[in-house]
Amino acid sequence: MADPNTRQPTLVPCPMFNPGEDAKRLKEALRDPNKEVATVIAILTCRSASQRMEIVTVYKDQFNKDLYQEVKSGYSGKFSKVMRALLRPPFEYLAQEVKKAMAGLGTDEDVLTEVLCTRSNDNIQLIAAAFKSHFGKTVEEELDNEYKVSAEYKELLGMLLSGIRDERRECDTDKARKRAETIFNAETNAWSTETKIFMRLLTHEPYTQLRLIFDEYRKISGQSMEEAITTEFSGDLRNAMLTIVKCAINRSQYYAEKLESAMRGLRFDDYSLIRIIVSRCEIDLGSIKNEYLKIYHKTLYHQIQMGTSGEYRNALLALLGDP
Ligand SMILES: [Ca+2]
Repeated sequence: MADPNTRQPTLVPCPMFNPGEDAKRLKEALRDPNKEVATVIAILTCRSASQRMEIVTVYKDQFNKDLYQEVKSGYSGKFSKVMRALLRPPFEYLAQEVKKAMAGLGTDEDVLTEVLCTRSNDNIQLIAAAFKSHFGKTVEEELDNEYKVSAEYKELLGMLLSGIRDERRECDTDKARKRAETIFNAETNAWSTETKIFMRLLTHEPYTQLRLIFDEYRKISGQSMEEAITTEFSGDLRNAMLTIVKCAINRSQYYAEKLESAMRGLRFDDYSLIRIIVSRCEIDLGSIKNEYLKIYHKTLYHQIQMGTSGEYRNALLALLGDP
């Protein structure tokens, strides 16, 4: 069986990479930001994250300037946001998105869920480490101060942040059946006990094993894990649990759906659009495009082309690769 989480990027490292040459061309282009935007897009959307970080270093060495700051003062609006997202180390960028989701009075749980419930242990650890070194406290400490966030949701994120998931590619049908039975029986317990059992399942089991457990669960209960979670839980806890289930089954499909909801309605959710495209282009944006076409019978490229404009559009389309 083909692994549903096979990953196809849209951005691969530039084979003829010369960071000194790129830094020089960027410096020239930034002398007059109204001109040569195409050069800036061509360079920054066609270099891998580690190549972009090399350019930042070389730029600093050659011109004694911070490329990020130069781009920030040279460009504005959404285009500037995309370029700046590309100029941050990837995990630091995501840590900043996590911080931003908790800034101010409220909390943007949707962003926290999208960033923290979709990634492998080591990626979560790298985001958590970047957060700590950048903001001087842990994600959990910051989350603790978000007093309107539900305790169970906080607990679930805390478990994911602790890196407890077993990430071996385990596939054990007998164990899966037993786990599925535990889950099925959990539904007769008190809600708090049931919640703990579901949380433990979703944060500890390897993704490969989760898929088997979901199959076994369906055989026993006649419903999917998503249906069970939708019935038993609500609010952000439910969204987070459903996100983990979706990612275990097919992560690219999850992101395709997120992109669609970011483009639904009168105004695009540009932050989500940028975050997903920038953070997935080197991982699985190609697979996400395929899933998008399968679900919505239109191309992601076309949707973005229709709903955005100017250099912002050019930058996103460049990251998307072929239509
Ligand atoms: Ca807040």
